[in-house]
Amino acid sequence: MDRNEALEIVKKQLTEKRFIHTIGVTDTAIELAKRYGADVKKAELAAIFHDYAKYRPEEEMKRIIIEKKFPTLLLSYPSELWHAPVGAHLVREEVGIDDPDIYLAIYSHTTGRPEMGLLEKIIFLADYIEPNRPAFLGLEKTRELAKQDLDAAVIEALANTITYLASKKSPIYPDTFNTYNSLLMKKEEMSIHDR
Ligand code: DGI
Ligand code: FE
Ligand code: FE
Repeated sequence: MDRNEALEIVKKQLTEKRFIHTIGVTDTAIELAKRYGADVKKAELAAIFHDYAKYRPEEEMKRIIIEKKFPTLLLSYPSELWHAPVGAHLVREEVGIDDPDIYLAIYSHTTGRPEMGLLEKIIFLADYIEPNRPAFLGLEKTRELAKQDLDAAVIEALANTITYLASKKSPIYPDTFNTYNSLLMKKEEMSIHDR
């Protein structure tokens, strides 16, 4: 599927603002894929469709989470988290993109996942640093890190998200914590072995 066909499909699912965000995520994801040696075409498609389910009714998302046996723990957390796994499913079923890397990248784009692969990290980070996102504290540092060290940038984004959620007493989904811990500990272990 080429870029324009994909954009045309996703545009119908999104608001104007969310579509502009999606273009920003797409350009950023392509840039990151080139820098870190990921499949550029997959990065482009995963980014275009990452928020595909953002505006689905809660009832529909809930039904899909139960039917597809996604973690029912999701249902105890704010519904902002649901569009990621539901989007992965719908992009496969409705759009017909049947690629495990793209599926996972969409699935884990909101909370991350402890064993994230390269494409997942790229989409997670691109969603966070894309140029159309309104500036907030810590964003510039994450953007700078993204140019040098993919894992460090993802850790920074997760740390900011956890701090932000805690500051407004919002519940933190276990994957958000687990991804942060997992990446951080892998990184420290590596630096110990490097000594
Ligand atoms: O869909 P987007 O707005 O582009 O961004 P997103 O999919 O990364 O995140 C959607 C929302 O989910 C965002 O407001 C932050 C929130 N979020 C991410 N991780 C957690 C979370 N909310 C809670 N309560 N807990 C989390 O662990
Ligand atoms: Fe999202
Ligand atoms: Fe997004």
